[in-house]
Amino acid sequence: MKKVYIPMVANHIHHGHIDVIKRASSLGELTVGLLTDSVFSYGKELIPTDYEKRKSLVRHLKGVENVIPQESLECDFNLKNVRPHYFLQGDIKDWFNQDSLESHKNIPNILKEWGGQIIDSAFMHDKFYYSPQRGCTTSNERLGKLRKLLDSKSLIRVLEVHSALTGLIAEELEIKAEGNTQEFDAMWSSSLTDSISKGKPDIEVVDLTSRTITINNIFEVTTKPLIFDADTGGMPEHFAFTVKTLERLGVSAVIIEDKTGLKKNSLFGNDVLQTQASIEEFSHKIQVGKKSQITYDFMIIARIESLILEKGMEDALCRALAYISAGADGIMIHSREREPGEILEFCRKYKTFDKKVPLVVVPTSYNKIFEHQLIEAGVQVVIYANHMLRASYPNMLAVAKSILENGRSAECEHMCMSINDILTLIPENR
Ligand code: SPV
Ligand code: MG
Repeated sequence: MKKVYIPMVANHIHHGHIDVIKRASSLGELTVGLLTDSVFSYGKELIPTDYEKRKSLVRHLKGVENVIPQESLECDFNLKNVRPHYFLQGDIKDWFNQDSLESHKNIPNILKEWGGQIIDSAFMHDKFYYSPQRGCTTSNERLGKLRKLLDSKSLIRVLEVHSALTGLIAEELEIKAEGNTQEFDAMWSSSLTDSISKGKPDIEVVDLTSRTITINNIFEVTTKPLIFDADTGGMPEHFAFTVKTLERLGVSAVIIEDKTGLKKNSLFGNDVLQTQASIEEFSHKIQVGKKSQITYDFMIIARIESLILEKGMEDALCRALAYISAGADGIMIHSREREPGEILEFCRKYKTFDKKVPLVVVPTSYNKIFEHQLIEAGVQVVIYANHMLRASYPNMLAVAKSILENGRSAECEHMCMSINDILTLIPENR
């Protein structure tokens, strides 16, 4: 009996899988190398179901004799063990990217050792099977992505978004650095930038309905997970509804800050009157939120304002302990110092906690800190909280001013993207 090997993700089983399995099993005894979660659990193509669940589906498909884990994009290890006569490869560009092609480069030489053959399963090239569509995901799938990322990456990099266009930047921008692809993992719906882009101050005056309109616009064109800034969360009774609304939309996490009364932006610090909630009051709000959520995946992250309000490190640590006990799924520690000293001190002490949850930071003022330093400190989520809006406004203002000053737009042309670039900016237009 000849042996056949196919690597497979089997994320969503469709007739493309059935066709290729049919063809492979007609050649001999078929072993499927099922890619494990850690191989794929980054970027946009997160596996929504875990390995065991995918395995239980694949091994019941007609024609599949064995399912074994494939622990990397390279099939080399499994091929050497299985020694198949035939290796079926689909269009791996569609699974992933250029890295996938790289990962298959040794296969011909490996197969040569025992006279194995590559069969190009041409019908897998049919885009119909694998066309990843922009902004194409379900609420549930998106919601679960943040926890999966936390399980698989040392640092989740989050970019502020306040519109579909900024969402597209977070979704699509990729750069190659030292051979690795760098991208944003998730999006931050900032109360500051959502309010300011609606011409309103950051004082919880933009209501949830308006905030969800922004989210829906963003969700229509993206697939990455989103963390929502819900300010103080409002009254606990109201927060219970906010959690349900966000969860239904497919938001992955909400962050609420331990302030009470009229909320002002934290970066004002004590220059304006800001009141911190009591530990009991805020813990109660966390508990109400946790009771209200339906899925396991949704996260409620507690944001501690003690350093912002100069209440001291001990107060911040004591609150972290209390909020974790109340059920918080993450802790955000905020600072408006220009140096990262107090944040790093908090992180050092946080490391000694018996029970820890992911730690989130927002290095807006202490912006010289590198991501690798945050990873060393034990931070798991870094939010670049307002940069898209802060970047765009000065340029828009300068262009508008130039038109007024010159009575025409020629002088500011160099400050604008070309018409061709804007026409082709949206992928559907390309
Ligand atoms: C926001 O982006 O709205 C935040 C972070 O809450 S900060 O502005 O730093 O308070
Ligand atoms: Mg905010």
